[in-house]
Amino acid sequence: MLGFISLSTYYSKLSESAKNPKKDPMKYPEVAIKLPDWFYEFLENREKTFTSLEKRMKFVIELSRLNITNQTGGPFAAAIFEINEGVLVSPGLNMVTSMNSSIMHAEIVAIAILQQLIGNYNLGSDPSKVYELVTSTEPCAMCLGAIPWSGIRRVVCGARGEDAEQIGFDEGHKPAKGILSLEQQGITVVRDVLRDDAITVLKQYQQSGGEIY
Ligand code: AZG
Ligand code: ZN
Repeated sequence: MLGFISLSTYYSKLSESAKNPKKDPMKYPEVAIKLPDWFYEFLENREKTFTSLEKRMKFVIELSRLNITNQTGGPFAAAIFEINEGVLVSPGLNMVTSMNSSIMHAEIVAIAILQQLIGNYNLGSDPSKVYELVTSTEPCAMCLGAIPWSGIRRVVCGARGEDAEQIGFDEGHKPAKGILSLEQQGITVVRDVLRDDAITVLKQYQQSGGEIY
């Protein structure tokens, strides 16, 4: 992995391999998203259908808490549900620190997993399947940018962006209307669902001395 060798060593290996690719194939690292083992243990024997927004959010906030206690990332989780029945279709965890990747926000992870699962980059491609993203904290500027291209139809948020900023997280430069800008792109926004519970996890992370970025 690149993290353990210097860039010049890496490039010299790369050019050696280019001279003789069959003997010693050397490539740039592949980037794969793998959810941690604890997540699968947590999911086992659990109901996968969540009939209310509060139940969906409670599940997501629990994931954000477990992400801290298992030290697999920051205090953020998300999940995509089929909007009517509430079937869980794709989970997301913040894995910025564990993957050494600034883009591994919970919302991005959930979107990327579902796109692979259905084999389509557009989650809105099948009108009979409408997807909702539930996130423990309002999407940051990067995720706000990514959501309209994903085909997600509704976004449900726990804590507000300012709650994450309050404990030091950089949520980026958002459009003037913030999360509500999604409404102009035809995406329904629901805010403040179990906000206090989501804030409790943010504070728990801060008090545990977790890395803030
Ligand atoms: C973050 N904000 C949200 N909503 N989700 C994440 O995964 C984040 N990481 N840093 N800020
Ligand atoms: Zn984000």
